[in-house]
Amino acid sequence: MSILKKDFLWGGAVAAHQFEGGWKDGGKGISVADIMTAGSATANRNITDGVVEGKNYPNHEAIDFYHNYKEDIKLFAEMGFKCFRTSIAWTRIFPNGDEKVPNEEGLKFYDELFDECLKYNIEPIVTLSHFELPYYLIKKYGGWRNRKMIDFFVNFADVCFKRFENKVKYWMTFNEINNQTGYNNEFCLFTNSGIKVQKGENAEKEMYQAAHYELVASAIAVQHAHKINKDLQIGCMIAMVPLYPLDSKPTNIMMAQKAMQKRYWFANVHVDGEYPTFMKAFFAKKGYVPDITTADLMNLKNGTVDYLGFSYYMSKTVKATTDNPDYEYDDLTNDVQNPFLKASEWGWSVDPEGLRYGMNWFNDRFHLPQFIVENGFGSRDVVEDGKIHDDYRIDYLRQHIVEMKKAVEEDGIDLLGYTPWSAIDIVSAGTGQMEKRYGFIYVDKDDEGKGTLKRLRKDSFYWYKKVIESNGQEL
Ligand code: P53
Repeated sequence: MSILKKDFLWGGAVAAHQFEGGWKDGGKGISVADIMTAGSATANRNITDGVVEGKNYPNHEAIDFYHNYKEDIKLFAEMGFKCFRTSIAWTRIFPNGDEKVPNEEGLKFYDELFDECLKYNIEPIVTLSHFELPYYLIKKYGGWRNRKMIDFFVNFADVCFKRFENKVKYWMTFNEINNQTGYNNEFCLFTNSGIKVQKGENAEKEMYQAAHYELVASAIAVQHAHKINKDLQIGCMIAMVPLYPLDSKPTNIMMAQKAMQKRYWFANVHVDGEYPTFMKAFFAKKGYVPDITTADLMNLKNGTVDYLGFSYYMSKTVKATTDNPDYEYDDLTNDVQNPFLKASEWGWSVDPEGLRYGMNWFNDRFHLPQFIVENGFGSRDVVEDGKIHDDYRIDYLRQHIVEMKKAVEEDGIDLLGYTPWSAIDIVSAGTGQMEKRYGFIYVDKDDEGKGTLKRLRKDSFYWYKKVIESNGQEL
């Protein structure tokens, strides 16, 4: 007998901006992803001021799922997906973001997409905000620097809950809300919150304010969802990248603990409905006085999440420095190589045990059902005679599923499902590349945007099909 529940949600994940394409179709507005150029393993993506003629914006066409969704969903069904995680592109529903009335054509697209999934008994799992804010909201309101964003987001969420309440049960509010703790890299604050830090500004301080507004918006959305339909399950979505101490030196242990607090307090607020004491103490010490009202605090308390969704790709390792007696974690100075782990071409460590560690870390604190909504290995693939022998991807996923099962069986964690990243090859969020591939299905397109867009089943496609069929027993 499998140790996973009978209705365990096996599936795959993607995000709208990374695979839909059709960036101007159906009345869609411009999102943050539409103004980000292609980067590489070593060069960051550029964030341009609007869409600039002649530049390569990989998300504009992506893999053109918008015009191919029936064929792609058919392939997901062939793998036996029980669920499919995607996001609703905010700019399809509200092209500018501050409209009162939604764009019917955008809603219709998701109706058809979800119906197509349901036709095969594939349950859609939906993220509301996955790195795809309307660009207009940034130009006009400054993105999540502005409290007004709460209303715009809640309106968007309400429209989606009402329209899709009978098609979608599991929702998540903000994808990887804690990724913006990586604010030293402009990508992080921009994709999460639409903020470009100006000279003289303190990125960390801006981050705390934006995150607060998002947490309040999330909490209000949770309350509304439950009013609209009490069966809706609304989760948070946290990027779980455990931060280990380099060794047993007490200062390194302390640094790792403070680093974990800095990266995961978001989950405390989502789950407990209040700021943890260490955050209040930190704000006081730094003299940060974010705009937090009494009404906000009530909303946080009344809008706690139903489950904990998270991504897991890698762990990181940290070391204290002597000039930092307060242990204020800074990824640029404190992150070090883990001598025990190998990393991918993109420098992402491979650490299957870290998944079980992260699940336990969450479970010790938050006592909520968990959902692994991303996990995967970005790698180049080689096509030989129409075949892709991606045993490195199979190895990665197999090792992680083994640890996931231990977390369920040996640690007793309540796990709803597993949706590896990604169902199909898509544009990488961090680098804008096509050739940092994660999919079970190969898409013929390269980093320059050339290719036929033809879909091919990788070896991992057939392997994952068996994993699902056997409910995780045949690995
Ligand atoms: P890409 C950083 C660390 C962990 C997860 O990432 C991250 C990031 C951002 O790069 O993002 C998530 O495509 C995100 C997805 C993304 C996926 O991980 O940069 O939720 O949108 O595609 C993989 O290799």
